[in-house]
Amino acid sequence: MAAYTVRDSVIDLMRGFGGTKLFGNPGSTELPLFRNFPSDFRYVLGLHEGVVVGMAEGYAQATRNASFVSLHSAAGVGNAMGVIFTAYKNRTPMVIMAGQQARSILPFDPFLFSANAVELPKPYVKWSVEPARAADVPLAIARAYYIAMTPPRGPAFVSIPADDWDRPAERVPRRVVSSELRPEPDVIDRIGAALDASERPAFVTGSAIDRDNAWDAVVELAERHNARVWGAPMAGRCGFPEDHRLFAGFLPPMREKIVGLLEGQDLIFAIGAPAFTYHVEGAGPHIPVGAKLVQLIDDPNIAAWTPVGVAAVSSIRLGLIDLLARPAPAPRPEPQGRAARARVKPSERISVAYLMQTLTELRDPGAIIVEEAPTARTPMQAYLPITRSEGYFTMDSGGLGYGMPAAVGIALAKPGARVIGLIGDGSAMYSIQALWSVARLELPIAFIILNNRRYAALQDFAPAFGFAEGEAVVGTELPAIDFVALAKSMGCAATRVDEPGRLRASLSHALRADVPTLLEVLVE
Ligand SMILES: Cc1ncc(C[n+]2csc(CCOP(=O)(O)OP(=O)(O)O)c2C)c(N)n1
Ligand SMILES: [Mg+2]
Repeated sequence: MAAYTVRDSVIDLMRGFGGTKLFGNPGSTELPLFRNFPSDFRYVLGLHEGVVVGMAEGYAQATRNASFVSLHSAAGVGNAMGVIFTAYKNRTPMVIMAGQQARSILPFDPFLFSANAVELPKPYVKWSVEPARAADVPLAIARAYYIAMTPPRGPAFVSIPADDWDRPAERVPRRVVSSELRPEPDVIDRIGAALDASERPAFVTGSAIDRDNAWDAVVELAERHNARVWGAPMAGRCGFPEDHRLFAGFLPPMREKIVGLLEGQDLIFAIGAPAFTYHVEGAGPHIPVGAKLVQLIDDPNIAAWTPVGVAAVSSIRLGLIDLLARPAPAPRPEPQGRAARARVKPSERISVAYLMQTLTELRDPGAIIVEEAPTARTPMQAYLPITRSEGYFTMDSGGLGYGMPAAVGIALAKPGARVIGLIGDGSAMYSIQALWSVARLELPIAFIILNNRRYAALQDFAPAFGFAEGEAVVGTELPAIDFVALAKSMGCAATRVDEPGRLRASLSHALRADVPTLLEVLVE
């Protein structure tokens, strides 16, 4: 065997990149990587590839560094694909390695090989390669890392034949590759002048703000302009404190409704957000008639399809710093804040709104909320304000099966932080094996399963797709899933609550537990 191998070189690179956690699910084609596995590394096992990529994704977001993943050749990558799609949409940096059969038997279509490994994860990776020679594997890993970390960030993919790991290789030096873009000064001047001239500006805040550590800069700019601030449709991160006097609420992913809510504003400033993410068809203008749109965005693709207005493509943080460097504008009157929500009273069954209100009263202010519970989103937005940077995570993609493992990855990255996973019953079942991983990792996550025994979002959506009022929707009832039994079978503490009178005690127990805990809440 060679003195310095592909394995040695890749391990050295990973260590240099801070990637000593390897998230994976193993197969024969990856085994050679694990021989003499270094003692400072940890292999984080997920029992389904969606769980593996979900954990690695949460870990990467919370550490702000690319995570490393090892998947099994074609079948493993296929299983992971739904969450790779989410990682791509969330702009999360990851280096995904996949096994491949040994080069010498590739001509014979061997068992488990990936016929077109490079194409398989496209179009949801930024770069995909199977190096031409074994000796090129370390260089490919380094390049995948730098590409993944370049804004807009995202996953990169390297397919590695099993026999490559023991081949000779060279050490790859670590480099500094910085690609934070500062905006074009002329365009910042145009956006700044439009802001100064506006009488009633509105900010629409998106996921890229928190991803880019720009939360404080947005708050300062909003206060300086007395702008009304809206949360962008379907944002996977929170970009503005939802209890702030300037916070006006959330925009839904529907064109006419967005225009209706923004009516009366003369300037819309989309910050780190597409303008706009739509979920259903719409017609007419994209912004109120007579208003202007300006945008600060880290993704040239999004800037390209934005239908109207001026867009600056750059780092969100650097763009905001440039706007803050301009002289302060003439003072503007305080805009109308968000309408107060009526206090929820307990009803006969536990309502989601009552659950969110109770959670707000009991949670530790530093807790991190990870949510994947489609019909709970609106009551959550009403009754569970996110008030700090890195306080909320969900997906920009809409692909279910992400939230549960992402919560595990985030908790792994933030020792000591309390992570609360708010997960729908349907969503939980796409990646329920995350409970096994969290039990092994002994992380103090509280998973709250909002069990309404159905895919409520699809039932709620049916009238918009021509269903008669009350008409049954096939494939949307999920009776008889026992989440307490599922959790216990995988080593998590678990209890169930179905009476409003017992909710507070059950929640406070789950939020204080120092072991992974699942609370199944039967909601109406
Ligand atoms: C991978 C994937 N499959 C299917 C869907 C379609 N889908 C959207 S919402 C939803 C229901 C989710 O159910 P649950 O988590 O129980 O939340 P609820 O709608 O009941 O609030 C489904 C199946 C999806 N978004 N992603
Ligand atoms: Mg449900």
